[in-house]
Amino acid sequence: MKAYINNIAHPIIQGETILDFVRRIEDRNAIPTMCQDDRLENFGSCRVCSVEVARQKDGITKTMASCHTPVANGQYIYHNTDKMKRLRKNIVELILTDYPSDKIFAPDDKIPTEFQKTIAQIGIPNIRYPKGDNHLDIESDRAHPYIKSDLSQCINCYRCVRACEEIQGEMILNMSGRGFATNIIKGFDTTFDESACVSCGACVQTCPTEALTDTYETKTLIADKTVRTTCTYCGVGCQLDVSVIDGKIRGIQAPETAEVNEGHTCLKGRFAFQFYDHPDRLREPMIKKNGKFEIVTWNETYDFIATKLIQIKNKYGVDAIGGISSSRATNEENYLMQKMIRVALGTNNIDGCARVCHAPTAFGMQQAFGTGAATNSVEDLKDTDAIFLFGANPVKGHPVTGAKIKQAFMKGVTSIVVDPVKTKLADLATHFLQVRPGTNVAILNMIAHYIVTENLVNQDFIDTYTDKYNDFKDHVIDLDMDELSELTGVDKDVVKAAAIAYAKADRAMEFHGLGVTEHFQGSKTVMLLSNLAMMTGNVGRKGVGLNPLRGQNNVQGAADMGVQPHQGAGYLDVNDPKIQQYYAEKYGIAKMPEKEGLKIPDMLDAAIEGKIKALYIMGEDTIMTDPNSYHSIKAFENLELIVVQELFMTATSEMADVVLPASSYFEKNGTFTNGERRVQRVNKVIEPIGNTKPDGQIIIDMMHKLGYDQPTGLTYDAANIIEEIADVIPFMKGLTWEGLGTNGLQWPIKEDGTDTKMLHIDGAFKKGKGTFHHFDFEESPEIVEHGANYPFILTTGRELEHYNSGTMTRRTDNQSILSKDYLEVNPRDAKIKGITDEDIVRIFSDRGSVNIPVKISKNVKKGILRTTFHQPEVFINIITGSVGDKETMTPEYKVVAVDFEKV
Ligand SMILES: Nc1nc2c(c(=O)[nH]1)N[C@H]1C(S)=C(S)[C@@H](COP(=O)(O)OP(=O)(O)OC[C@H]3O[C@@H](n4cnc5c(=O)[nH]c(N)nc54)[C@H](O)[C@@H]3O)O[C@H]1N2
Ligand SMILES: Nc1nc2c(c(=O)[nH]1)N[C@H]1C(S)=C(S)[C@@H](COP(=O)(O)OP(=O)(O)OC[C@H]3O[C@@H](n4cnc5c(=O)[nH]c(N)nc54)[C@H](O)[C@@H]3O)O[C@H]1N2
Ligand SMILES: [Mo]
Repeated sequence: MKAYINNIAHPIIQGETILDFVRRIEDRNAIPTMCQDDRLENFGSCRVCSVEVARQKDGITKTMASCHTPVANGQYIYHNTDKMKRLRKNIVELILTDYPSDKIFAPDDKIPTEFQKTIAQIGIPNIRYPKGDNHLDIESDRAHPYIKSDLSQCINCYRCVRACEEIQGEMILNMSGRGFATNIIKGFDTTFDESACVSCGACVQTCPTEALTDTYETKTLIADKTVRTTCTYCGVGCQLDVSVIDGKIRGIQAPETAEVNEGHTCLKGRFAFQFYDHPDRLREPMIKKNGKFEIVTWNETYDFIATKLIQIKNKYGVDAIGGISSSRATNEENYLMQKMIRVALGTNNIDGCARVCHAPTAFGMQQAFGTGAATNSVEDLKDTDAIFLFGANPVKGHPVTGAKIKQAFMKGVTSIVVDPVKTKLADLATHFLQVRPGTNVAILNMIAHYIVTENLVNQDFIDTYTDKYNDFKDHVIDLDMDELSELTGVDKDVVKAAAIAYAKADRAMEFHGLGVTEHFQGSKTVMLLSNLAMMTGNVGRKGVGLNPLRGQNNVQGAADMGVQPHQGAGYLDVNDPKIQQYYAEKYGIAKMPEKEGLKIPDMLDAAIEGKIKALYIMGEDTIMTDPNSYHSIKAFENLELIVVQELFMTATSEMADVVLPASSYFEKNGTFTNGERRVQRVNKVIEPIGNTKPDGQIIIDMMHKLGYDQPTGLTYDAANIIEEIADVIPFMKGLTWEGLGTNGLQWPIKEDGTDTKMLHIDGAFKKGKGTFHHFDFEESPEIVEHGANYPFILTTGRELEHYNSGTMTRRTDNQSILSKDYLEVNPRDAKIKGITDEDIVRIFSDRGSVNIPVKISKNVKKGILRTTFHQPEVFINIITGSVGDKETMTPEYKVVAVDFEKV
């Protein structure tokens, strides 16, 4: 028996439970538990963690559940008395009466479940009670591709029900029935696949038995090794523990120690890994000969490309070559790619997917604040009073952050959503402004107008830290609210209430997405969002700021590394002769290219004009994901050389002259930078598949063939490249492979390795003073030019299950969960057009037409249509247009003038 005298021998920590306290003083297994999970609110239902507590040594003791009793000064805790041991045995024995007898011990070839460990810790009891039959005969559910349930092993601990609610913010799982007959149900007592389950797997991960498992049985696998790495999908940057047996990936779990995802992840990160050794993976380099791809050696491929590039360079000049880099690849690879284009070839024609994504965020925030990245961290959600979500749907696009935002909404934080679509978060929000697509500038001017007229500005902050406020104020005061209300389709009182709610919050956080950037007035919208934060003093503190939900796993990183035609690694201006000299010295060459490069849309136009002759594309499905596909195809057809470095044969690789098979993120080392500027390690899990090579190796080999030898050597090693990056990029001085540890570092990273959670602290803007800009709403040329003939506005976005071109997710069981792109149509429009659910319609614009199945939905207003762009069967970008953001050319995927008809 052991007692702890809290306030004398061991000071207690505020907020600790008795369980936390004993675990801290002794060890994690000091008290057996069953219904407890660190990530969940303590529940105290199973009583397995009971301890005896007295107010004085050897005084009268009371039995308490240690997991939900706060520790207090003066308590004496007896946690392993005979009485407690008997109690725990009794509880477990009772549970075992209704539990399969062959599941009490783990077989030799499996890791014991948590419950099996608890049974072992408590000591195998004799089961004295009669066998129950409440759970044993519940049919198992195997309909879902990833999650299966065998409720004969359910011990009614409620962990799955709580995880579903508290971690994911869904309420799919519930308990039904009473007493012994209580059991878990899904949705309205159906199967996982029929319920509204989002397949995140949080329930599986927490379940202490095998009542809920994934189909890979990851929890109980005895793996050869488990490697921690960073997810390849969105910009949240979840950490994953990948289990490997015999060189094959067998399952993924979310590490609870990960700062970013705290033991959670979505179905893509956890389950959608089967693409990696799919039979369709490109395994050999190929050159197209007489219209057909033929397998060739790496060396032959390199020689072919180098010869062609040099020919083109000699004949047309180096600016006839362009490069498109990949936000799916690592920082080191993106750094090398821009270096190859700039240094080994000699042009600034290098761009990446930020062009079609968040380029306006980088540009707009640089204008306003001086830095184009998120000002705060996602963890600030715990410290904010208001969340302003503008044109983003994180429940689908950034599911782990989305779940955190959903929790905050449900707990009653002030919540404002601006979106033309009634998303899940819009449905939960206190204020939902359902704008007409493309009218962001108008609605933000309205919000600013009301903040000014209601006297809710933070004049102190404005006077001390910002410039040009008065011009902005005069501009918005004069605007006609009735006119703007008409334009946006949102009642002015609804806007006013939202404006007041935002401005009155002590700490308000803005989050924005592509609903902002993929527009004709994208950059302007970003500057107006910056204005809102500045005019209310919501910059430079915890729980505030402007937080773009950056898209790809490494889109932040690709731009940091210089994958932009106007800025090199570290955002230095390539037009500035001093900067050119800086880079030339760092790269050990005589001269850097002097002319700013072309953006992707410019490159495609230049190809059509015959000015660009070669494109080197690393990991982007340009044909499928850029707008106006026929235009892109026309551009590609005009090229003399197309090189595509890919995992799969995509619409883009099909058009290539040379295909280079790249290794996926499981097969290489490197780093990804998430949307909070957090550089995290990607650790190699398995050997490269087939004859593939990491992009970094391919680029180093190519540079060598082009006559530039990478100073770190001809063998690609991420750690060496990181050293070079730290030397070139001023705000990454302290970056090292070792220093990144398990949770990464947020830039700026000082020389001593300290990182930065928040930018512009206390109004200290990077550019000196924050700058206000002001703009009028302007109707998109898409509507002005085509609106009369094509009266519907189509907006395109994403679904949870698929990722962009779907190249990877379509090659996993996600495809069986969601196999189609649908067109969402308001019921009234459906009635007029005479269509019902699942009907196929032809949707057409000025650019072309495609066929697509319909889903009737009240989430879109009359006159508005919504769809996604994941399935090549539909190929929606055939109909999207070439209008883009005025400043950055980011395409306006969110406003497409269309019409449709039943086929
Ligand atoms: N599951 C999944 N996750 C992804 C991706 C994926 O393909 N699938 N892609 C990743 C990438 S590359 C990115 S960039 C991110 C994108 O993530 P998000 O930025 O969330 O992307 P979207 O869903 O395209 O658009 C966001 C929202 O903008 C709204 N919107 C459209 N037009 C307007 C408008 O005029 N005004 C306003 N206020 N809102 C508007 C849409 O209705 C939508 O709800 O997601 C990343 N994560
Ligand atoms: N209609 C419409 N179109 C859109 C959008 C929209 O909202 N609506 N959103 C746009 C946005 S925001 C974006 S970011 C783009 C995304 O467009 P893309 O960047 O083209 O799309 P992804 O599918 O993410 O990835 C491209 C390719 O990278 C490959 N890949 C993955 N990992 C690696 C790797 O390690 N190395 C190499 N070499 N290749 C790899 C994949 O196989 C995939 O084919 O789409 C844009 N297109
Ligand atoms: Mo994106």
